[in-house]
Amino acid sequence: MGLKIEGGDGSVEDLARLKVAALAGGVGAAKFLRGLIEIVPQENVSVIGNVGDDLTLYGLHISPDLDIVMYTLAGLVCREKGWGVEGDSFNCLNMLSRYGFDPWFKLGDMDLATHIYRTYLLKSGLTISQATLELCKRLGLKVKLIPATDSYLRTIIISNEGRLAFQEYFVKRRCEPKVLDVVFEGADRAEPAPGVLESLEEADVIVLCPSNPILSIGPILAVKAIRRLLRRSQKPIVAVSPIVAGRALKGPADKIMLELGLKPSALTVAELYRDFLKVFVVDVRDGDLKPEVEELGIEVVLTDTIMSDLTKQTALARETLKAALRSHM
Ligand code: FO1
Repeated sequence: MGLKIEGGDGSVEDLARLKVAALAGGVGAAKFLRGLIEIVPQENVSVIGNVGDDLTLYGLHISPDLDIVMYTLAGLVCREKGWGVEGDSFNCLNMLSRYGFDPWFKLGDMDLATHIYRTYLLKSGLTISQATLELCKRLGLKVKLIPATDSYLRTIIISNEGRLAFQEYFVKRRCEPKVLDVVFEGADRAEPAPGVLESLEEADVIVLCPSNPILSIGPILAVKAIRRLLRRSQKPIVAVSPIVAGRALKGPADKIMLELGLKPSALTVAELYRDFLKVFVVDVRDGDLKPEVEELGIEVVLTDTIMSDLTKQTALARETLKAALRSHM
């Protein structure tokens, strides 16, 4: 389907016919996507997910960002934390600590079932994208959630305390070490998982969700073929800023930007995406940045980006799609 919907005025009915491909990290992305599926049928949505924060614990393969999206869209996520399963218990983890393990990564009992089944599928010979498809199907999701790559790709934090795997930095060390650099191990050789390039090519609109541009979207864009496709794409590519008034909506994006010598602001996010971004949805509180972002050749749309409830998540998703459509009229 082309972007010009006959008689189309960006109305709700028009938006519902769009095919959307979204690049997504964790909690911020999941909230945005939860709003998006109120507007666009799940069947029309492909989500390209981050696997840079994956880890192995107790012999189990854990994909936190994929699970955050999967649990949120399946209505299972713990609403307070934005990750894990609502109402989960921690009996298994408590028993593991009696066996001498340090339970630094909070895996609930129901969450563990996901990691057990994923690991079982991987050990049976499935790829991570095939295993994710199976998990999503079992949870009743119609959204196509595709890990950016089936290859090994891990985010490594080069810090003042040495090299740290992402979750060691993020959870175990509570983002305290100073970040000197961020590297994506394996990215050079990583190929997009089956369906990733196809969904980007078939989409009417490509969205970069409000996720950390370095830690969450960074590993996806580090897959060379993905960034190459975005650069060449004629599609409306729209990003939602995860930074509002110089502060990250969630997580350490602002701290990391400062430590890497970048000013934490929506303008910096636009600069990180400038080689492919066409439209940038920025919070109304950052209206003063509009001229500088537009100087980069990126259209700016100002709106309320704080997603405190489903109504606001849906409104942000609607504004984002409308902005993308308007830019292509
Ligand atoms: N985040 C935490 O801050 N502490 C945890 O113990 C923790 C456990 C966890 C378990 C499963 C899961 O899917 C996510 C989990 N997260 C936890 C969130 C996760 O570390 C991050 O939010 C993402 O990796 C960054 O998007």
